[in-house]
Amino acid sequence: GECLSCNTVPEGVVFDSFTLDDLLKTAAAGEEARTAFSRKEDLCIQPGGWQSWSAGWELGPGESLPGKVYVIPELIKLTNRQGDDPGPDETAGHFIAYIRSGDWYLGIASKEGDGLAPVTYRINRKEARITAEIFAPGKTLNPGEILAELNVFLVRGYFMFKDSVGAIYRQETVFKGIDFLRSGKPVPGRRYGWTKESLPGGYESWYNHYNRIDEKIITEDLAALDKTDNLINLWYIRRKKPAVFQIDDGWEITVGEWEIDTQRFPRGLKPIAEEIERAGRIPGLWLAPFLVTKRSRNFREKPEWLLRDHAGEPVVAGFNHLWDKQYYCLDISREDVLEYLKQLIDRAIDEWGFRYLKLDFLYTGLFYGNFSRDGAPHEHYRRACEVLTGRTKTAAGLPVAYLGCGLPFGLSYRFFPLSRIGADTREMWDWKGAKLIGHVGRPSAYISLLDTIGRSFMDGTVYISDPDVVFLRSRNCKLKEHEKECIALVNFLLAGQIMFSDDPVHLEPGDIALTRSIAELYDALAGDDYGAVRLEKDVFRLLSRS
Ligand code: 9PG
Repeated sequence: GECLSCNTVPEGVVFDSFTLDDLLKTAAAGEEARTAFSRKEDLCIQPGGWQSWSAGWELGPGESLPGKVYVIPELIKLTNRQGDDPGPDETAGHFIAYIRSGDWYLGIASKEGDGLAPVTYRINRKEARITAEIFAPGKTLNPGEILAELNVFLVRGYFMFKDSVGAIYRQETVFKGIDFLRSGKPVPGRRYGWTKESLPGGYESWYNHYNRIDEKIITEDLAALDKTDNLINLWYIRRKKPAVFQIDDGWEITVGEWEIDTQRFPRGLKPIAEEIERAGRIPGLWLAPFLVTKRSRNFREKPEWLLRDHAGEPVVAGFNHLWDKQYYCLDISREDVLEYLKQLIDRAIDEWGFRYLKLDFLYTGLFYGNFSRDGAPHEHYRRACEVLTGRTKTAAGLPVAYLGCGLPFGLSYRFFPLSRIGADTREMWDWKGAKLIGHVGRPSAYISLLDTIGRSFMDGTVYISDPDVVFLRSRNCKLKEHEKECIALVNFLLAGQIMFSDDPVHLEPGDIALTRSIAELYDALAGDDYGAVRLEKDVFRLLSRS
C-alpha cells in the first residue's frame, strides 16, 4: 500500500549511531552490564513481529531466520494488515522485524554455548528505509558489532525503544538495582503497583464459550468457580491474590456498537458485575474500542469517524468470520472520536461496573490513512491510549486495570503494562485452517506457546505478559494431558498472568486431579523468582506425568 504519512516521519526516529558503548555509558552500573553481556550462555535470538498476534519465537542453536529481514522504522508502512511476518513454520519469505514504531524488534537473547546465532546482517539504507538481510550463515557477530550495525536490537536484560530514546530497561532477574535509565518514564507494571505476587489472573469466557455467552452461562460459571478445585481457586484465591472474572466478546450488540445485547443479558451487565464483586472477583469486560463493523450504528451514523484511504474508502482493518466478516477502524486523530472513546470507558466503569478492561485490536490504532487531523499515526495512537487508560479508579476509589491485546508493542508499554504477548490459543494443539486471518498468528495452542517462549524477554521488563489461557478441562478440549501440562508450565515460568476459560461447572474428576497437580507445581515454583527460572530438566521433573 501507499504510505500516506511518510512525509510526517520525524527525523529523530531513526537511531543511527547507537552502539553498545553508548548503551553502557548510560548505565550507571556499566561494569555490571558489560559482564552480563559477555555471558554467551545468556544469548539467543527471539525474533518477533510488531503486535501481540504477530509471530514470535526463539531460534534454537544454529537456526536462522526463515527469510529476509526487513527492519522498517516508524511510519514507513508496508501495509495496513494485521501482520506480515512469516513465522517459524515458513521456509522462506519476508520477515518484518518491526514496522510500526521504530522499535528494534529483533531479539538477541540466550542459548547455551553457541554465542550469537550464526547470522549476520547487512543494512541497506535507502532513503528512510532500512533493510537487514541475512547473508552469511555461519558467521558470528559479537553483540557490540550487531548493535553498532543494527538500528534494531534486543538483548535479554536490555531493551530499548527507539520512540523513546534512552528508555532502556533492564531485566531485574539479570541486573539488580536499576530499573530504568534516564528516560524518566515510569517502570511498567509499577503503574498498578503490581508484583508477580499481586498480579491479577483469573477467568475469561472466550476460550470455551467463545461469543456464545449470555447471563445464564456467565452467572453459572461464576457460581461454580467457588465450588470446585479449579486453578483460580487453588492458585489465586487460596494465596489471597486478586482474581479477575472477565466477560469476553459476545455481550455487545455488535462490534463497534458497544451497547449491551439485552436478548442475552436482559438485566444488563451491572447486576452481573456487582455479583462478580460480591463473589470477591474483579469484574472484567472485553472491548475492541477502535473497531467498527458494517452492522454497527457508528458505521451508519458516523461515516466521518471511519479511517479512510486516500480514495475515500474505509480502511479494512481485518477479517473475522464470527462478526461481520470485514471490519474497519476509527480515525483516532479526531477529537470527537477521542471523546467517544472516553465516554465508552467511563460507561464500562461507571454505568456497567467493570474495573478490568481487556482492550483488544489496538493495532488498528496504528493504521495509517487519510487522517482528519495533522500528525503522525504514533502521535494519534498515544493520545488515544491516554484517553483509553486515563481512568485509574472507579467512582468508589477502587483501582481500574487494563489488559492490552492485539497491541503494537513498541508504543503501548507505558499505557498497558499488562499485555497479551501472543496469538490466541485454542483448545487443540494446532489449527491450520486460518488462512483468512492473513498472518501466522492463527489461534493455536502451539503458536501461542511459541510466542510465550519467544517473547519471554518481555515479561517483567517492559510488559507483564498475558500468555493467554491454560486449559485443564477435558470437555470441549482436544489437548492431551501432557500438552495441558506443558502450557501450564510455560505460561507460569515465562509469563506473568495465569488465565483460564474452563467451564468450572463441567470439570471432571480427572481434570480436578490434573488441576491439583498443576497448583502443586506452581506452589513448588513460586518460592523462586520464577521469572528467572530456567526450563531445566529438574523443573520438568516436578511435573507428575511428564
Ligand atoms: C474476541 C477475541 C478474544 C481473544 C482476542 C481476540 O486475526 N483475527 O481475526 C483475530 C480474531 C480474533 C482474535 C485474534 C485475532 O481474538 O485475542 O482473546 O478476546 O478477540 O473476539
